[in-house]
Amino acid sequence: MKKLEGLEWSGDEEKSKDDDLAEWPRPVPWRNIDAEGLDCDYALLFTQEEADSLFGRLETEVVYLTGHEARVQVFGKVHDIPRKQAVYGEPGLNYTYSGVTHCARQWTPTLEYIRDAVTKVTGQVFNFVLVNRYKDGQDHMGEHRDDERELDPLCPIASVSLGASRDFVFRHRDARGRGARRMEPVKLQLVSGSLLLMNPPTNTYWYHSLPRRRAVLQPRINLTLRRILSSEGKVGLMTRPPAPPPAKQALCSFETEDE
Ligand SMILES: O=C(O)CCC(=O)C(=O)O
Repeated sequence: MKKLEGLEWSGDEEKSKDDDLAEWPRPVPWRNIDAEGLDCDYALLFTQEEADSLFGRLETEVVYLTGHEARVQVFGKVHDIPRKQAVYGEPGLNYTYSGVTHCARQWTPTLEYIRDAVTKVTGQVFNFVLVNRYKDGQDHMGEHRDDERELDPLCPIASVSLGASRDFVFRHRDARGRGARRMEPVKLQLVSGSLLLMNPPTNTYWYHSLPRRRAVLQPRINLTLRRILSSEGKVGLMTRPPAPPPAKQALCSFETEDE
C-alpha cells in the first residue's frame, strides 16, 4: 500500500514490508443495509482527522473536467453538471457519461491510497474511480443506476465520502413512474470518512441519488471505485485500446502526470 505522509497508519515500516499481508489497523464496524434486491454495507473507514487530511490532499491533486466535458445533454438541451467530476484509473480505461466518453487520468497518490485502503478492508480490486465534488448542498446528483455494461457485475461499487455529510436515497425501479409499486425508499446519511458498498444486485433494481440540500454549506468529495472489464471480459490492467475515432480522441487530449 502506498504511504501518505502525515497519515498515522501509513508510516508503519513493518506493515509496509509486505503490503499484501498488511491488515487494516482497526476493526471495521460494518452495518448491513438490505431490502428487496438491495444489499449494501456501510462503515466508517477513516477517522475524522484522516478524512480531513484526505479531503485536503484531493483538493490539491484532482483535476476536474471542464468545458464541454462538464456538460450533459438532457432531452436535447445542454446543461452544466451540477457538481464537478473527474475520472481516474488504469491507462486506457474510459467512462461514458450521458453520451460523452472521458479517458481516465493516472491515479494520484491520494486516490491510490484510498483505493488500496478499500481493497484492504473488502478484498476487492478496483481499476477505476469517478470523483464527484459538491461545492455545497446546491450541487447534487440525480437519480440513476450504476449499471453500465462495462462494469464487472460481480464487483461492488465502493463509495467513499469526505467532507460534508449528505443524504443519499435509493428508490426501487418498480417504485418509479406510472403504476408504481408502493415501496419505501431507503435513505442513508453518508458522513465524512464513510465507505458504502453497493453490492450486486443493488444497481440492477435500485436507483440512487444525492438530493439537493440547501442547508449544507460545506463541500464534499465522493469517490466511487469501480471495476471495469476489458474488452476481452478480463479484469485488471488494461492495455491501451486501438486509437479511438476522431470525435472521442479530442476528449483524451489532457496531459498525463508524467508528461
Ligand atoms: O456523491 C455520491 O454519493 C453519489 C455518487 C454516485 O451516485 C455515483 O458516482 O454514481
